[in-house]
Order: sequence, then structure tokens, then C-alpha cells
Amino acid sequence: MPDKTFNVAVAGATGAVGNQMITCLEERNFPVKSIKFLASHRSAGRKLRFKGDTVVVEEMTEDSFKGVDIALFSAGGSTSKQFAPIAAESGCVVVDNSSQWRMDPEVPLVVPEVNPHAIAQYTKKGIIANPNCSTIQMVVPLKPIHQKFEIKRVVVSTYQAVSGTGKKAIDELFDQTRAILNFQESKNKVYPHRIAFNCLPHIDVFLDNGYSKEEVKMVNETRKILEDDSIGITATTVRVPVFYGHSESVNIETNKPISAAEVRALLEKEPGVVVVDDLEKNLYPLAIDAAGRDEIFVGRIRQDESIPNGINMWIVADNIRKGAATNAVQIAEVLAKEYL
Ligand code: NAP
Ligand code: 3JM
Repeated sequence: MPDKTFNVAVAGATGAVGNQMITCLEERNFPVKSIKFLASHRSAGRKLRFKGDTVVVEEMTEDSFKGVDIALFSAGGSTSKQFAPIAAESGCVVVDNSSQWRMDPEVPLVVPEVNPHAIAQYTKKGIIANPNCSTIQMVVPLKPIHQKFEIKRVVVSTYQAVSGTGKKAIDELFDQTRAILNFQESKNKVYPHRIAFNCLPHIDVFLDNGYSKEEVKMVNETRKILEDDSIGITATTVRVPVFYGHSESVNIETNKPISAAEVRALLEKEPGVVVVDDLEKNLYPLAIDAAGRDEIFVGRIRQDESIPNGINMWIVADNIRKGAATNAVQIAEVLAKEYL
């Protein structure tokens, strides 16, 4: 029997994540029968390439999803809120990149290396949620550590690239950097303060408890993906003047005795993880090395000497690839192979 192929739509195709989704579909040779690129009225008529063909971007409307099997969404939370149920109602399965549906109990929240079994729950709403970029790169190395040593508490601080905010933020860092280096006045529109040569402890909106929404996403999503609400997690999320690649300092306290050597050995055989940890050669994960790659890089693995069972590590990944587009396409691959 010939392999199945699928009618695919990319919603938000002209954005930073959508553009990478298109590349991932091409690179991974996803079994595409037909492809549709959707965006707002602003980009309707623009021409994009897919596997050597020209595809005209269409405005997303309620009729866009008729005949579509799989829709990859990255067009913002309010767009997902409005259109994902319409798309699902039309009979297609939505893989959504926004935070809109992630914590819905009827929507699976999936990182294929961690909880691929959850994809089976897609039938409830026709929607599968892709986690936040900072969550994805943290839960992949946490999973085997939790299985073997029982994680009690995680303390994470992030150093997040501007590409996570979208195309306008990439331009803002570039323009501000150029202006400052030329002794010109710099303007900020996307962020509340200058991002060039600065760090902003502010990602997404602030909530009543003093945390940012990005910090709360990391806590709730990690527990849902690891299927364990007993894990204590606290996060500080920071935007830094880096174009691509999020870095994270992660402190892990476990119930069982743990050593750096055991963690290194465990992560060295974990699919999707690359251990980069050779201090004599000054080797540790770097955003500039992770950019353009699909793996999650872990290094600086060392004992937390302040508690009986603790580990510190440094985790880096390309936020637009594994943090968003690659993970979404990997979900679609499992869906296509095992469920459709
Ligand atoms: P972006 O570069 O600003 O792109 C936004 C995309 O959404 C564009 O294609 C835009 O189309 C489209 N869009 C906006 N409003 C729309 C509407 N009303 N109808 C149809 N299309 C609309 O942003 P991005 O960085 O690619 O991020 C897009 C979304 O993906 C985010 O809002 C977020 O929800 C999600 N995201 C998730 C992660 C993750 O960690 N998983 C990371 C980054 C982003 P036009 O060209 O017509 O404006
Ligand atoms: C990453 O429409 C919006 O406000 C999107 C905001 C956004 C999100 C989100 O909350 O969906 C920008 C960048 C994310 C995310 O992955 O959570």
C-alpha cells in the first residue's frame, strides 16, 4: 500500500515560527499531499516557496480548513482561540503553538520525546498543544532524571532570545544595536525598555502574584507534561539581547541520591539531547551553536553542594526550532504515522 499523504495548512505562515514550520516540513520530508499558507489580510497575496513551488498566502477565514487534515497554528493566542475550534470542527487536527489551549484538560500538551502517548487524547477537541519554548527544552532532560531520581523541586532562570517574541522583536534588537553603535538615539516599541545591551526580567504580562505569565507557563506546563503535580517548580524568565537560542540555568533537587556523573551518563543516551560538557576545553552549550539545530544541548552538569541531593545544569536550544516549529512538526509526524 502506498504511504499516506496529508493536506496540510500552516496558519501564521509569514511569521517567525510559521516560516520555520515550512522549513521543517521540507527538511523532514513530511508526507504532504497539498499545502496551504494562511495569515492575516495584511499578508494575503504574498508568495512563499514550498519544495520549489510558489504558494500564495491566503487570508485565514472560517472556510480555510475545509479538506485540510492537519493544521499547524502559530498566529497568536487570540487567533488560535477563534480559529482552532473552527478548524477542528471542519475535521482537521490542529497542532497549536500558542498558550491558548495548553492547560485545557481536554487538550494534550506534547513533547514527543517525553509524552507521545498523550497525542491519543487529540480526539477530545481535535487540538494538540505545543508547549512554550522554555518548557520544551527543560522537560526533555528532566524526564529521565525524574524517572530515575524523583524530582522534588526545580529552580530555573532563563536567558531568552528576542526571536521568541516574533519578527518585530528581531528587527528591534538589530535596529537598537546599530543605532547605539552609531551614537544615535534608539527607540523601543516591542519591549517596554531597551533590549540592546540589556536584560529584561519581563516576558509576557505580569500577574497578580508578581510572576510573569511566562514564568507561570513554565510551572504549569512542566507539571502537565511530566504528569506529576507534586514537583515544586519556580521560574525567573529573562529576555536577553540574543537573536536565536534560549539558555536556562536549572537547579534540580531530587528525593533519591544523585550525582553529576550519573546525570551525564543518563543524558548522553537520551534521544534529542546532546551533552556538551568539557571544562578543560571550555566546552559548554552556547546559543550561537544551538541556533539552527534541532537538539537540546546540556552542559555545566555539577553537584549542588548546598543540599544532599541536588544538581545544577545549563540547557540551551533553538527556541524557534525545537522550542516551537520542530516540536510541532514532530507531533504532526506521530499523529500522521500512528493515528490518521
Ligand atoms: P510573528 O513573527 O509576529 O508572526 C505572527 C504570524 O501570525 C504572522 O504570520 C501573522 O500574519 C499571523 N497573524 C497574526 N494575526 C493574525 C490573524 N488575525 N489571522 C491570521 N493570521 C494572523 O510571531 P511568531 O514569533 O511567529 O509567533 C506566532 C505565535 O506563535 C505567537 O503569537 C505564539 O502564540 C506562538 N509561539 C509559540 C512559541 C512556543 O514557544 N511554542 C514560540 C513563539 C511563538 P501577517 O503576516 O498577516 O501579520
Ligand atoms: C510565545 O497572541 C499572543 O499574545 C501570543 C503571545 C506569545 C505566546 C503565547 O502566549 O501564546 C508569544 C510568544 C508564546 C508562547 O509560546 O506561550
